[in-house]
Amino acid sequence: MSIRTVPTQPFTDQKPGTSGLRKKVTVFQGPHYLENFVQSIFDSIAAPQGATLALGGDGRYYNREAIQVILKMAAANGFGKVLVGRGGILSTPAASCVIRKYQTFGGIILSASHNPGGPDGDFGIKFNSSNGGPATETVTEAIFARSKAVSEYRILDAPDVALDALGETTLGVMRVQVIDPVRDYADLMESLFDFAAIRNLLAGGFRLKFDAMHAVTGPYAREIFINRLGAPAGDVIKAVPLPDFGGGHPDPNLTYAHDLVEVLYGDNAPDFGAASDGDGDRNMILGRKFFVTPSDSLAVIAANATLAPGYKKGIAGIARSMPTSAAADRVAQALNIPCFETPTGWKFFGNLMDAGKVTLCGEESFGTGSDHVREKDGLWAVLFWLNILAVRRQPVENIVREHWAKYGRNVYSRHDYEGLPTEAAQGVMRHLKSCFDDLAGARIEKYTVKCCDDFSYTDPVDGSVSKGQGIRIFFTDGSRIVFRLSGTGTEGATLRIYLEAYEADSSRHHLDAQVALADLIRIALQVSELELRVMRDKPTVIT
Ligand code: VG1
Ligand code: CO
Repeated sequence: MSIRTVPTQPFTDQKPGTSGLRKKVTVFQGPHYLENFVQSIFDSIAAPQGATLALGGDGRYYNREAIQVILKMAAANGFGKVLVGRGGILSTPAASCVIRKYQTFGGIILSASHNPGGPDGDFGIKFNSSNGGPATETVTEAIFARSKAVSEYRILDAPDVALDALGETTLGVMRVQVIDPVRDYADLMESLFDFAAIRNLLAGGFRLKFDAMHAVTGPYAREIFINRLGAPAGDVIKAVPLPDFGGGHPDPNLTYAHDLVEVLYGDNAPDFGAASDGDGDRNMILGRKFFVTPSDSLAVIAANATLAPGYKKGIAGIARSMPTSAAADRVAQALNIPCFETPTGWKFFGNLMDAGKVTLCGEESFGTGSDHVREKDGLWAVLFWLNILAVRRQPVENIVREHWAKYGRNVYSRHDYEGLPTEAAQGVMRHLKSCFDDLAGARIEKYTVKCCDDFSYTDPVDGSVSKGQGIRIFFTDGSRIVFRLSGTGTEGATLRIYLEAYEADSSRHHLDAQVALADLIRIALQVSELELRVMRDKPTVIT
């Protein structure tokens, strides 16, 4: 077996987005595309000779091929050992768990998360550091800079490694250990939550339905809900991971998880429904005929955290991404703990968790997690809810309504316009920025604009600054509208509008969010001139 040094030309478009580099599968399949990016990672992270790497992905189309390339490149770049999930599988939170538990130098995760898969779908790759979290912006910038200059990559000439049985093999002098992708993660969950209480709940007639969306969480959910918690086998649906997610869009929201939504809103609905995304880091929580917004879910978990054994001593602080509603802030205030507001993307939470400033983190995009790992964690959130339900023995809806009654309700919705012409979408953002001066103090219908800005974040731990993280329009009554361009799409541009209003009056808490936010939605469209500029008359997805 010999190491081959392959000359290559740099690509100009290997800039990691909100969560790693995401492109069409066909782009990754192009000559040297994957190899260039992997070499750029290895060149940037300066791992010591003989370091250990964790490796796995969400099982989407091209996962297996990419794993083999990365293993051979790791062997040629001086790594001593790679821990790889059996079959090349590791959910994103499980990868984070493995990096931390075995103290590896870092890990490479192959995933395009909630984006569709298959030969015409998306693929993605990202590097996670030794804390188990997504590389910080400083590191991803370094990888991007390297990708624009890389002129050769190193790869071992060797046959493919067998990945379907547990055990250790070698690739040149590098050891490859195929690990159970589920066990370490399931053990960690069992250490945090009261499995006996949840088992009891399920044995007492409480009915659960978990939709794995034919993505990576199927085996994890089966091990946890069925094998360890005794749920009937039928409670986990779409449990078989498929390389194209069965043709679906593995995004757990009201639009793309519609099969589950129908069950929970149908006759004889179960008590609790949940779904996760392509790589297992997102979650959607449903009660019987009731949807819990991710922002509310974070707040409810925070307010009830001490009910779970792993959090019984309380939480140090909460962090939420800027577009996420301020529901969690109200809980933090009541608990007298700090609440941080970060840019979108889990990579901004890592420093806060490492410094012990926060325990819980959340994003409005169906992401919730804690410092047990350094990624958001779909099944963790589902188990947290089940633990709360096992103790409180109330319907999901009642728990949320009681929460609103106590803290008030941050009425919230996000409207996404997907697949827009990039230039037109950027035009909307430029237009909004040009309106800041006129908007400040303006009266629009019954609202008065308090101020506008383009969100900028200074990391309180390392002082790094991230600018241009979303346009915010604040109103004097505490409502706000946020506009942001997505950093995870692979086709055209996706523009997100985030709408939030605070409602203290509990006689109005029953209102549908779209009804309660109708004025703000109209104002958002009017101010942004969106419909005219991108030629759309309705959003693609409303959550
Ligand atoms: C989206 C979400 C963001 C999330 C990111 C990765 O990013 O809005 O909150 O962190 O996806 O999630 P964007 O840039 O498209 O808005 V995952 O589950 O796709 O890794
Ligand atoms: Co994901």
